[in-house]
Order: sequence, then C-alpha cells, then structure tokens
Amino acid sequence: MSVTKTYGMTPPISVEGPTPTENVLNDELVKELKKQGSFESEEATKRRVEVLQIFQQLVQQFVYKVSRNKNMSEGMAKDAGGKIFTFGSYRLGVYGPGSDIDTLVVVPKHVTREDFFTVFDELLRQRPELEEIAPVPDAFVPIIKIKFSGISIDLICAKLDIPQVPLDLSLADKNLLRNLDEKDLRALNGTRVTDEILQLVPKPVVFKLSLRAIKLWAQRRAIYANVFGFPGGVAWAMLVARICQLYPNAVSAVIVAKFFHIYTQWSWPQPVLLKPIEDGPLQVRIWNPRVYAQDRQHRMPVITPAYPSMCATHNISASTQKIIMAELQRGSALMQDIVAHKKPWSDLFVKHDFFYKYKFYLTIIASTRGDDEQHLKWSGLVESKLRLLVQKLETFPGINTAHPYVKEFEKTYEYDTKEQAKSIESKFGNYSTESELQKYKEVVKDEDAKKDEGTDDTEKKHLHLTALYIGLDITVNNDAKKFDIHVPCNDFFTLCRSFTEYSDPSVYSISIKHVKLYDLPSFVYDEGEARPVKTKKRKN
Ligand code: 3AT
Ligand code: MN
Ligand code: MN
Repeated sequence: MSVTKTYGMTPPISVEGPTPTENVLNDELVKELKKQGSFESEEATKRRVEVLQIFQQLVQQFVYKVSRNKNMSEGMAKDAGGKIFTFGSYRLGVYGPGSDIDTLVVVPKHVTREDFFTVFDELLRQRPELEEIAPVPDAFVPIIKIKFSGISIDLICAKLDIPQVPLDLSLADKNLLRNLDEKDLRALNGTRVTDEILQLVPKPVVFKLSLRAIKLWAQRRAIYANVFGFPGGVAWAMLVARICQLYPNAVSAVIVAKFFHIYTQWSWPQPVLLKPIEDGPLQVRIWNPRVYAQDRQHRMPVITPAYPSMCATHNISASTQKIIMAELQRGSALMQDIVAHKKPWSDLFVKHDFFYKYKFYLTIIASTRGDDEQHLKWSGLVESKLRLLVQKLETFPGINTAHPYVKEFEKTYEYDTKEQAKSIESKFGNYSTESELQKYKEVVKDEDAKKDEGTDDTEKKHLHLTALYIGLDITVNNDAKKFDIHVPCNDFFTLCRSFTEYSDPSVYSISIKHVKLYDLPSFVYDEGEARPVKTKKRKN
C-alpha cells in the first residue's frame, strides 16, 4: 500500500509510513472531527447517492426529449446521452450535513442552455421531490438552484461540441474545450479542477480527511472566503493536496502538522503547483507571472492544475496575507503541542476572536427599501467589492492592517415613513443605540415566511440591512480624529453606485460607520458569548 511514485513537481520529502503514535493521533483527529459535526450520517450520504442517480436519469430524459424535439430518430435521441458530474465539497469528499451538491450537467452540441432553462426546468418541476427551485439564467455561471428531497443542489450546464455524451465520458481531455463559449468553459472548470486534484494526490482518503481538518480550522479562524480576500474551498484543497504529494504515505494527522510547518516556511510568492502548467488549444490566458504583470501581483499564488491554469488566490491582499500567515503561525505552534500530546486537537479549532481584537472597526452597511431579491443583489454587489476597499485602506498612512470579516450580518425591519427608515439606519449597528430599535418590528426570515407573504395584508414596507466589518489596526498619533479615511470610503461608494441599477438612493443606500470595540452591536456575538471587557489601563 506504500506509495513510491512521485506526485507533483518535486520528489517527496519523506515516503515514511505512520508510526504507532501517529496512528493514535490520527484516530484522535477523526474523533474530534466527528465531535465537531464535520461528517453526516451514512443514511444521509446514501440519500445523496440516490438523488444523484435520479438526476443522471433526468438528464438523459432531458437530452432525449430535446433530441426528439429536434427531429432526431428514436435511436439517435437515445444515444445522444447526457451525463452528470459533481464538483465542490461533495466531489472532494469534505461535505457536511448542510452541504449542497454542486452538479454539472453535460449535454451534446444540439442541446442548448436555453433548453436547460426550459425543458430541463420543466422536468424538474414535474418531480414530487422538488421543494424549491430558483433558476438564475443570467448569472456569470448560469445556474438552477433547487432543493430536492431535502438536499440543496446547484445545477449548472455545459454543452460540448460533440454529438453524443456517453456515460463513460471523461472531461480530462482538453480538446473537449474547443469551440465552447465562455459560459460553457466556466461551467466545466469546477469539475475539471476537482477531478484533477483527486488524480494528483497519492491517497485520496488521506487527502479528504486532511482537507476536512484544514477546512474546519480555516472556517473557525475566519480565513475561508474567496470574495473577502482569503482562500476559498478550491484553494485550500490544492494547498492540502501539495502536502499530500510531499508526504505520500503519511496519515492525515501528519499531513495537517506538515501543512502548518511547510506553509509557515514557504517563500511566497513562490507558487503552489500540483503539476507543471500545461499549454493547450485555446486562445485563453494561462497564469504566467513572467508574461503578465497582474500575475506578478499575486502574493500567495495557488495554481489550478487543469488547463487553462489560473490563480485561485488572486484576491489575497497585503492585509489578508498577514492574517493568513498569523493563523498559520498559530496553527504551527499549536500543532507542536498537539503532536506531543500536550494539547488536544480541539484547541486547533477554537473560534476566532475578530470582534475582541481591534480597537476600531468599520461597519459597511448596505441597505434596501424593497424586497428580499433586490437586497440580495445589492448586498451581494457591495460584498463583492469590499476587498477593493480593504486594498485602498491597507495602503493608507497609519493603517497597518485592514482586516475584513468573512460573514455578513443581516436584519430586516418594518417601517412606515421615510423618517423611520432613516432612524433605523442611523441606530443600527451600535451597542449604545440598539435598544432604540426594539420599537420597530424585526422581520425574521424563516421557512414559513414565504408562504405567508401572500396573505400579509398589512403591506408593511421592509428595510433590509446588511452589515460587513473591517477591523482596523492603526497607529494613531495621540489624536484619533486626525485620522480621516473619507477619500477611500467615498471612492468605495462611487464604485458601488456606478452600477446604474443601484443608483436610486431612495431604494439602495450604502454607508460606513466607525465603531469602537465596546460599541459593537450584540448581533456580532454568538449567544452565550461574552462582550469584550473594558480594561482600565487605557487613557482615552
Ligand atoms: P459547501 O460544503 O457546499 O458549503 P463548497 O466548497 O461545495 O462547500 P459551494 O457549493 O459554495 O462550496 O461552491 C462550490 C464551487 O462552486 C466552488 C466554486 O468553484 C463554485 N462557485 C461557488 N460560488 C460561485 C460563484 N458565486 N461564482 C462562480 N463559482 C462559484
Ligand atoms: Mn457545495
Ligand atoms: Mn454550491
């Protein structure tokens, strides 16, 4: 069972198998991950497999139906095929109880994306197992989001330039990418990358368990979020995969320890690669810092293995790099004690202290006087631009670090008059004024809310608020008031407002509030979590 083949760009560091102590440590890791709720039950996993079988059949029905509609013979229509692939956490084997199944539907050339949003959509709606459906045909990657038999499923579609898609089709061949449009290429990318990562690790079982541990750690430490300038799921997977290549016979506990050891020592911006970067048949850009100045800006490049190779971590900024490195240091120090059995694994997974850590915070508030969908889009846009504000702030004199938090906080209030809406906006997000918000009715989103909407005859207007946070580590020269960040904030407003659909200030607003540590609102703390305690030492 011992692996001797070389995986990756360099020979392994060690081909040793585990010692008895390492095996014990590994068992303890499994036990801790179970305790933390990382795994779902066997029955639930069986249900996922069954649902995927149903989807494979549905996709064949879909392709058959479209083929027949286009006057193909019975036989040709049957042979046209159609196949599902998965990507995301399900494919990587690191899904938990709440995870969705990210599913790619691959169809032959005569089936269009429009067919996917009409014919396939219709087939889905005929199924009794369907609980929710939300098609988003105009997204960057067009998608149908559904809930089916209690499982969330993201469905995306890719059309290949071949007449038939048989069940044994593999997406590994880069020639399959010829003659495809941008959207099809993007849809295929997720599956091609995850498939290849799994091919490039010596022991997939060891890789999956190690990734589960790293993913849990990164989530707890609030450094898992591509949009906010941290690595996302694919980047963390590749980082773990590279360690697996370097220690092909190690158990997951050892991989996790080496992960921290190696990435604290890494000479960034040296890229993390799982194999040599390949050339290919398309006119597309491949990551290459020697050619592209933009690629030279990447601070901690982690490169996807599937053609066309890209940097999965281009969002990392000076600040987030500093934060990631500090977390890696913390992990590395802890791992020394965990390996020595001086500390338990649970210490590695302790929650972050973001809302205790800084003296000053910026609260970025996106608000909408309108419906859920409008707010979802507006807050999504603001969220996607936040890292640009971080990048401006971190170069601002006096700011050492601008630390974005990885989750948004959302509230919805009922209001009648403009003045009330203004008042809610001004009181929201500060501990000293939050009690004054109690006079407004908070709308709590839940499963039944949607059903009630039609019968709601009060027609109350809704104000949606989303708060995002940036922690500031600043050097203030005795007077905090001299510290004026109006310019970067205004630039950020202008940027968000430059999208004409959000230019109406009576519907969409954006503001930034400075909040001191002790004024942070209650909603940033979990239930039972203590508020930060003032220490008397400080003068102001
Ligand atoms: P979960 O276990 O589902 O929480 P995951 O890693 O599967 O973790 P997602 O389902 O959110 O996470 O995403 C799976 C992949 O889908 C990751 C990325 O390649 C792609 N993806 C997710 N969100 C977007 C997006 N907004 N735009 C483009 N691709 C996306
Ligand atoms: Mn997923
Ligand atoms: Mn998903």
